[in-house]
Amino acid sequence: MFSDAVKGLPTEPKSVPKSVYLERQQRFLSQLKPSDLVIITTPSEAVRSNDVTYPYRTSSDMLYLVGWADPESALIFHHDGSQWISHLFVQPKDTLKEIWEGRRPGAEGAKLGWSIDEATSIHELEEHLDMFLSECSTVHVRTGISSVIDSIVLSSIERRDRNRQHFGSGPVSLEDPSRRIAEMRLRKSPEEIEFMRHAAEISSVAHELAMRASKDGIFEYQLQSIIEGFFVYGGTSGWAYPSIVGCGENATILHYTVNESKCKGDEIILIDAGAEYKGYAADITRSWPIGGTFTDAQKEIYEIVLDAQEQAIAACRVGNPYNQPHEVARSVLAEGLIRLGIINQSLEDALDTQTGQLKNWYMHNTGHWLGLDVHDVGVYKPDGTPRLLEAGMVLTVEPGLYFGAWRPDVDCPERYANIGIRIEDDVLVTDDEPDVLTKRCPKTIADIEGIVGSL
Ligand SMILES: [Mn+2]
Repeated sequence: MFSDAVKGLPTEPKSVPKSVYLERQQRFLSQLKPSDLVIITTPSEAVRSNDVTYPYRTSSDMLYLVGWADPESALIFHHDGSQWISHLFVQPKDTLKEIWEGRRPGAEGAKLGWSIDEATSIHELEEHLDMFLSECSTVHVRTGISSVIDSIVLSSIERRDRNRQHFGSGPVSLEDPSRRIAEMRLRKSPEEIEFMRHAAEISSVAHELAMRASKDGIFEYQLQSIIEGFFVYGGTSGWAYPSIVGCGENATILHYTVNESKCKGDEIILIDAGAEYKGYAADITRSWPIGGTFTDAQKEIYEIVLDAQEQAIAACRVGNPYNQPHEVARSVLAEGLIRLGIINQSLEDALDTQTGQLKNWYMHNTGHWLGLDVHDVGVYKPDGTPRLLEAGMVLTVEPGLYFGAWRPDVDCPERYANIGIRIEDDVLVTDDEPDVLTKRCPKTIADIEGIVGSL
């Protein structure tokens, strides 16, 4: 089933040329002073149990600036008086370790294959860092990621009295570099968009396959396995976040990840799952009837959510505040629920964030930035005012309505009991129309009813 599905997909995008990383590094460093020192840290490998570790995922800033994905690494930028030098510290070549754990580029391989000036074994980080630190005044490092680097930097700052008195040098302040990098990551380059589009396409086909395989009696985890299996079959590194696969009342739990129930033909399944490709996330949600045909009640809710989603996508335009899609979606959802008699307030009252009834059935935001992180970096309200959308920004649009009949806090209308619908696409803001990266994924009622169960 996978080999047919993969046929319709475009070939994988090319890898990012070195010049792209160099341009990013230069754009970042141009904001700094020669007396600054930058340390990009990566998380340690995490133990799952005994001698088994979790699959390694390095820091997104490291991926963004050099594309280095291996564990035990650090990236340092220091200024030598005339120019910035990039220095990557990596696991050294080690034949015995490589026999067991896999090949390593080592320092020489790193210098040849990645956009850096120098590469050295991570075992020599400490002595190099001491030297770089003694010559800088502000250290740009995100603390809390590498305890080793944190303690070297902090002890260097604590030592400053002696060093500064004798030589007038040494770090005096700390700054988090991720703020500046986030500002860059918020606007995607053509290479990044190509990767994101690929992650989106693979994820779209994975959802379509799960629709085809849906039938009365299938288990949530079986649909999960089709989706995640295709992520891997399609050449991505797997899921970008744990898949949410919930049928019936589980569809009304926003972040349900147990995925163990048996699905009934008359229930709605909600699947929120996306692949990660070269570090970039896709984030798609679709909701469909397991048996392939919407009941009238399910259709009524689905149509409102789809209408809200389409109108919210249309609001993803250059110059609009980032939260305009959210406000548009809220209005459409509230109007729909008033029409169905589920809300008995005026539109204005229904939208009130304290006393409005909309929040009973729609309790989350309509989207978030998307990129190297599924909830990507970028301040939403710089200086307290909503950021205006620019070309190159990518955000999700994901309104939903959830009627959990199990909830003691609200009176769930019986007709809509345990219907949970969320529809989520990934949208690239352009100078023209919004570009829906996930448009390959079926979402109209006609398309879904034509596909579900057709395996
Ligand atoms: Mn999302």
